[in-house]
Amino acid sequence: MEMTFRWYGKDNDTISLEEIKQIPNTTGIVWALHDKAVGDIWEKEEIEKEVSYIKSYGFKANIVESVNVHESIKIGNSDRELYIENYKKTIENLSAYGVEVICYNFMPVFDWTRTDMFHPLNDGSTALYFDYDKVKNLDPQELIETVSSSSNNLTMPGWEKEKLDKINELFEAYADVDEEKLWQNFAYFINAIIPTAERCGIKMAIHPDDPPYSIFNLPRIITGADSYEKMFKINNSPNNAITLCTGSMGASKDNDMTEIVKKYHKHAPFLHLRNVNIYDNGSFIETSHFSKDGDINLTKIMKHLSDSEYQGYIRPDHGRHLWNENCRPGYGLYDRALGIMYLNGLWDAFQLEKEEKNNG
Ligand code: DNO
Repeated sequence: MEMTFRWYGKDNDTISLEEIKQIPNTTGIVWALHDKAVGDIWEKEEIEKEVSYIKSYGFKANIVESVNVHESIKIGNSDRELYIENYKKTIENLSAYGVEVICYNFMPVFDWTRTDMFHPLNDGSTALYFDYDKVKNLDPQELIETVSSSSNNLTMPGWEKEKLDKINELFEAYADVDEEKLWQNFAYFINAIIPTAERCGIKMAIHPDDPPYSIFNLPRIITGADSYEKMFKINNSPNNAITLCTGSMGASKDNDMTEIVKKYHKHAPFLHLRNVNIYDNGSFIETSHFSKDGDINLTKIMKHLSDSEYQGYIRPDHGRHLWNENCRPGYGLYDRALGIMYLNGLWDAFQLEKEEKNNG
C-alpha cells in the first residue's frame, strides 16, 4: 500500500506541503484543479503547473480527486456529448502527467452531505455530523446555507457556487430522473469514457454516495455491494474501478465494510479509510480512526489488506477538528495525521506478524 494525503492546492488549503511532508510514510498527494468549472477541459499547462509543484516537494501526484461529472451527463441532457468529449480530453491530458487514478462520483446535485460541520464529540473536539431526522424535513436551501456558512470562506468540493446558484433549476431538471434512469445515464457515461481510460492507463475509480441512500428525493445508485455487481456487469473493464470509502458506504448499517473491503478491494486502486459512529435513528458522526471509537473496524480491514498485500493507494479520510485547528471542515492536519499513524501502525504490525509466521 502507499499512503497519501488529500490537499486542496496552495491557495485553497490551510495546510502546506511542508507540513504534510512531516507525516511519516506519506508519499503521495491527492489533488485536483479545484478552481475549474465542472465540465471544462483540464488543460495541460494547468496540470503541469500543479503536478510540478507537488513533485517539487518529493511527492507523487498520480491520484486526482475529483474530476467532477457535469450534471447534464447525470441528467442525460442532449448536451452531454460535449461534456463527455471534454471529460475524455481531461483523462488524456492527465495521463500525459503520470496520473493513474481518477476518483469521481455520480451523485445528483449534492456530493457528500452533512447537517453540521462542527458537531461536538464527547472528547471536546468537533466533527462532521449528519442528522437523519433533520434532513428528512430540511429544505435544500437551508442545507446550502449550513455548508456555506461553515466553510471558512473556502469552496467546498461538490458545493461550488455556480452550481448552488442554480439549485432550483437543477432540482426541476432531475424531476424525471429516477434510479433506473440514473443507472442508464451512468452506463452511457462509463461506456463512453472507459475506452479512453484504457488507452491512457487510467483507472476510473467511482466514489460511493455519501450518505449511501437517497436524500431530498434525489436518486443515489452507488450505495452498497449490489451497486458494485451492477456496475461491473455494465462494463467489466479493469479500468472501471472503485474508490472504496469505508466512512461513506459504512454510514448505512446495511453495509458491512469489512466484508465489502474483502470482496471488492481488488477493484479499488484507491481507498478512503475512516470511522463513523451510527446512531439508532440513522444519524451519524465521524469519529477518530481508532476502531473502538466507531462502527467501522479499521483493524480488521487493515489486517485483510495486509494479508492480501494490497498494492493500491490509501488516504485517511476526514478527521475531527482538534486542538483549535482552523481548517476546512473534515480536512484538518492533526486528526488525519493521527489517522495515518494508526493505519501505518496496523499495517506494520500485521506485516511483521506475517513475516514471523513465514519464517517459522
Ligand atoms: C468528501 C469526499 C467527496 C469525494 C467525492 C469523490 O469529503 O470524500 O467529496 O471526494 O465524492 O468524487
